[in-house]
Amino acid sequence: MKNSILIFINILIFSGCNIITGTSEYKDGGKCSPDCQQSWLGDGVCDEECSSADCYYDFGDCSDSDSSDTGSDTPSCSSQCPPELIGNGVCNEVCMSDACNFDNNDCADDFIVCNDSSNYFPIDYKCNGTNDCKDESDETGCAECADGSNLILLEQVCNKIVDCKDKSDEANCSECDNGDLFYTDNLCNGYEDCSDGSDELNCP
Ligand SMILES: [Ca+2]
Ligand SMILES: [Ca+2]
Ligand SMILES: [Ca+2]
Ligand SMILES: [Ca+2]
Repeated sequence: MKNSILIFINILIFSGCNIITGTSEYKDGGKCSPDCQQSWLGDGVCDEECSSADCYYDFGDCSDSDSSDTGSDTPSCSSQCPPELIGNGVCNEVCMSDACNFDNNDCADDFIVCNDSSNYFPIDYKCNGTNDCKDESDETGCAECADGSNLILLEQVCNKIVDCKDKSDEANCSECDNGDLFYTDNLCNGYEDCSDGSDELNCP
């Protein structure tokens, strides 16, 4: 009789430990993330709110779906870049490699990727007048200011913001029907420069 009571108590303690080890740090108070409900952690469903290092990537729930999202080759793309970081909306320079798919475009505001995927550079290397990419793609899609003082992105021509010191990028513009501007020389050039296509309407 004594023995069976002892065994019963042991089982209780053992199973109690098992419960605690799953979510030990977050069961009592502290949350790993303000948007991550504690009951979501490790429930077998990937909750994006819990997919962070602090939440141990939802206690593993998110690792499977992430690897299927980003392709089978991503888990081992780099020892520095865990698959959870790729395409998570935050720029991780450790994932800026061809093998890691250049962080699935998370770094578009910070870096340019050469067209041939051979390299990447800080964003201000785009149209800076120096060929940085082997394929020179960092210097394509650029426009030169009339006074030759600097280069700008083609998108900066007639974007209602003065980018050239001589203001030439905003000097020869016409208005689309929707209020956007387009480079006047592109009127009726067979290519829709206005998003509403109005620069190609009423052409001879
Ligand atoms: Ca990222
Ligand atoms: Ca350059
Ligand atoms: Ca401009
Ligand atoms: Ca046009």
